[in-house]
Amino acid sequence: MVGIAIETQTHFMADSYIQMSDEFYKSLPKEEGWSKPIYKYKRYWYPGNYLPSVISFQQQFQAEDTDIFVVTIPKSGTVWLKALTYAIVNRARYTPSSNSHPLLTTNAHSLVPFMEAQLYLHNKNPDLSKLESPRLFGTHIPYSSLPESIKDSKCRIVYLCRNPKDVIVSFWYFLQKFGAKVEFDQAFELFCKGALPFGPYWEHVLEFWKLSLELPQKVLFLKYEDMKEDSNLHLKKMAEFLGYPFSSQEVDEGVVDDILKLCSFQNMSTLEVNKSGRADFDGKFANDIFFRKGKVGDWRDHLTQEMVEKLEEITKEKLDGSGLML
Ligand code: PAP
Repeated sequence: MVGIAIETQTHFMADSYIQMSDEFYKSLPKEEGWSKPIYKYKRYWYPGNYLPSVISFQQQFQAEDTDIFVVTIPKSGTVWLKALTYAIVNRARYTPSSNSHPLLTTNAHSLVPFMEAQLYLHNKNPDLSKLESPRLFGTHIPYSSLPESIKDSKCRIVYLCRNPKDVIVSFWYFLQKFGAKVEFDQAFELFCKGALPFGPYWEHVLEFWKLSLELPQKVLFLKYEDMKEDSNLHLKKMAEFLGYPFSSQEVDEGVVDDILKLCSFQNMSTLEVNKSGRADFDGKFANDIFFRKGKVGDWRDHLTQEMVEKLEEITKEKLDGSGLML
């Protein structure tokens, strides 16, 4: 039976950590090819070392009504969305145009930490009670696998999705930085099969899309491409949704533009902290791996016509009837 067990052969030895047996991993479908093996657990794929933290998070986390979750499938613009959310929510405390704003010296992943890759990675029940309200968290975990308290509480979720053609290109480059040997063709095939960390891509996106229609006060569904095209409009939408709308005075004073400038790729990617700093994941995530081009449509230089057709066909089929266009 699949379960969590403390056995002699374990993947994690720290006492504070949930330990999972080899049997558990062996019971799950496994896919190699990315930098680490991924395992399918309850319909979604996870890097093996994140599975214990995903499960601890599911079991232990207690949401508060004021919590804000930034959710994406990897490489959809997570670090950008985290920066924007942090800047919006904290603007009374930290003026976006100030040259001492925390985002100028700290990577957004440290200000809005991931549940599975940071908070629960080395501690099965981190003490989050002392965090200031509203607590800002990030996750790549699909809605169906989030803790019940997130679903039951009034906490809010901002979801950012990105065109799958750009996601796979961004993902592949990201993995190259880890020295992954995967060829682009192979990565593309895994993506199409749905076997990417936190994938399948389409199921992930659709869960949040549907929820945003059913519960618009709970989930705000945004697209990277729309954010790029009309950043001003979407930032205002975000602020409104999060309960921190911009006053007309703030708009007149240029606060919206100040936040966009602060969080722009141009600014973020050239900050010293993002060029030479390291995010507090497990020590090996240099911050610069989160900044590559920050463009829409880079897939045009990477996907063959055949790949484009295949991905568009799958996307069309998967999203059929949902009203979502990607
Ligand atoms: P994660 O999900 O692993 O945290 P994520 O932040 O989603 O990663 O991915 C980084 C992507 O967002 C990169 O895309 P690219 O490979 O196509 O270039 C990165 O360049 C882009 N990105 C980072 N910061 C910004 C930003 N401020 N504005 C727009 N795009 C950004």
